[in-house]
Amino acid sequence: MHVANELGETTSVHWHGLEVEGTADGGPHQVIAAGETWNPTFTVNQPAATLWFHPHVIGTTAIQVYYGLAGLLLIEDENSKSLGLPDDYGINDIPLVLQDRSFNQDGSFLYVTNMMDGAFGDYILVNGAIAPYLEVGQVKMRFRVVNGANARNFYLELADRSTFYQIASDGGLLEAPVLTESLFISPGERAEIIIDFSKYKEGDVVELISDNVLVMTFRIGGASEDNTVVPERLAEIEKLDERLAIGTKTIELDGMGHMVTLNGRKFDMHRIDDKVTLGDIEIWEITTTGAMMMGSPGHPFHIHGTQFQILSRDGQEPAANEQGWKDTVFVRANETVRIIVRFNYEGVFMYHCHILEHEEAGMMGQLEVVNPFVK
Ligand SMILES: [Cu+2]
Repeated sequence: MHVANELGETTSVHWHGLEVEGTADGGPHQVIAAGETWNPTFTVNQPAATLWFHPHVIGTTAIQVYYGLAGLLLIEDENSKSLGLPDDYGINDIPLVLQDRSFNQDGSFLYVTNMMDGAFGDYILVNGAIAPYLEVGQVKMRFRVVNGANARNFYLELADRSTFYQIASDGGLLEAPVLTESLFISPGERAEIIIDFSKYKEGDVVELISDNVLVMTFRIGGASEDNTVVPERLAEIEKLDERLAIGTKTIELDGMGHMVTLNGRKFDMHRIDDKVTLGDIEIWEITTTGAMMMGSPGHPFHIHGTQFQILSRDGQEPAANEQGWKDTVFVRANETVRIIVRFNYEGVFMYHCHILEHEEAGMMGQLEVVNPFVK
């Protein structure tokens, strides 16, 4: 990759969800000075998935993302291409990057960090447009939904309460499609969904909403040919075995606004919080304390350089759409989420809350994955 920084200020580009060595991750240790080019090399070796990239530089991540620095990275593989899913990019396979923004009088972005809990915009944007529409045939459409907002959760539904399928989570296809009426997605998370428009008539209008706010509109066109399918089986997912875990780590996410901590302290670039041996499997128990007054409903917790699996939420088996590969998990207030994770790449990696203002205020730690056979 050749990442040329023409911004006039320091940045970095983190490949969110990509499993690569720490030096290629694009975190705060891989800053790109103004005018410089960063040339990481890596081999993509993970299942088909919808990933994204965004800056991850100390102090300006949140504002750089807000001003537009984010993009998508789509992985395909033999399996994903052989299933018969809608996969014609821009035709029946469409990314929906969800963000929220406020605006100045002249239409430029207005970045305001609400002291309470991050930057919330007055308008929801889909791929940079406010309440856009898409003309669709009477066919199945696949949408790659990315929550690219700084702090806002989305709770997506079709206004007529029709069901749709979720087929993938952060790290790739689920084992089987999950039929649902709603999709909760927190900052950093991705989900692929399939909406079947074949039951609608030409001229119908279908609204996608979040908490009863219009996100976008689908305008139904004429009948079209549809050779795509939603197969009963999508992928084989290797279940990480709890008995192979070498230990359990506790992660405590605390506070709100600027008063956030991770395990009682704030991020320090010069402190490695955890060391892990390459190939080790660990269980992480992530908890959040209660929100004070108008506090946040929870924290989206992200680990770099790997994909994990959710073992339980407050002791309960995770919902079917949370049983695939994940790199970001929303931990609700007063909830304990247990995940199992394996570290397959060497180097220094971040783990943090993906509310960007929390990350920036120090709700982040770093772990070093060490290869015992080197030196
Ligand atoms: Cu947070």
